[in-house]
Amino acid sequence: MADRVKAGDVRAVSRVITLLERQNPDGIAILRLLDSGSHRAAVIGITGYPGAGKSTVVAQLVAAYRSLGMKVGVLAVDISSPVTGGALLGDRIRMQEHTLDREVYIRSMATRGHQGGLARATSDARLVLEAAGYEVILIETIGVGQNEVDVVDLAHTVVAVVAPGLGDEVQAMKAGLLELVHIVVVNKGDLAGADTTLRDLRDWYPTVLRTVATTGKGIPGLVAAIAAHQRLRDLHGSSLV
Ligand SMILES: Nc1nc2c(ncn2[C@@H]2O[C@H](COP(=O)(O)OP(=O)(O)OP(=O)(O)O)[C@@H](O)[C@H]2O)c(=O)[nH]1
Ligand SMILES: [Mg+2]
Repeated sequence: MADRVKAGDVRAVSRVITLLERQNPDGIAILRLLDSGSHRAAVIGITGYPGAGKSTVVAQLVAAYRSLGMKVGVLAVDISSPVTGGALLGDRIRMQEHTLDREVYIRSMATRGHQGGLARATSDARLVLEAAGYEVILIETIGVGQNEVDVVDLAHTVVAVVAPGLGDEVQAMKAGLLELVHIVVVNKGDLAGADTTLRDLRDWYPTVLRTVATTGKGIPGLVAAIAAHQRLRDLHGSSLV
């Protein structure tokens, strides 16, 4: 199984992630065989409030990285809250255009309320994807900060997606998330209020970008900002891995 994963066999990748989600001992043994000598992937966390457009942004990033010829993995973490009960289906639909692309792997991971389990399974899945040769791994997760910190810790670059008209959420971001977030995206840049939200956040964050994920507007700028952050991180020899 480990060899199949290393060869990029998608069915083996899925199987091993399922074993790891169940904390199956075989899965853990396979993971150990994968651990050494694996490739390095850029791990990008896409976080933000429900409905801000995370999945739409992720689908655009998948397209952007594919056009650069990169193999892309997506881990969409679903916290199974009643509010976002439709998230899984929504993610699938939004990312459907990529499901026929063999160089794109998309996986929804349900947490069923176990925050610690979420962190472990997501972290394991990331290692599996890395070993399978995925060059970019996008992790979509709901919420910014607090109990999402574990997932945020996994990513080299954390992108927070906000939408205009969510005043309270913007205030919450300013309150305690500066250290966690590297890039802020004001998505739904086509909606009224986007300018105000942008101005407001630019006083607090160095990198605040406007996107319209439904059309792809602003996505090249986001790709460039992520690349710039990853280069900076490499220069500073971050201890993250
Ligand atoms: N007007 C506008 N609508 C957008 C934009 N981006 C996304 N949407 C819409 O916003 C809705 C939510 O988008 P999603 O990408 O599912 O948002 P999400 O943050 O992944 O949502 P959850 O995973 O459920 O938290 C969808 O109906 C999208 O079509 C945008 O730039 N402008
Ligand atoms: Mg989503």
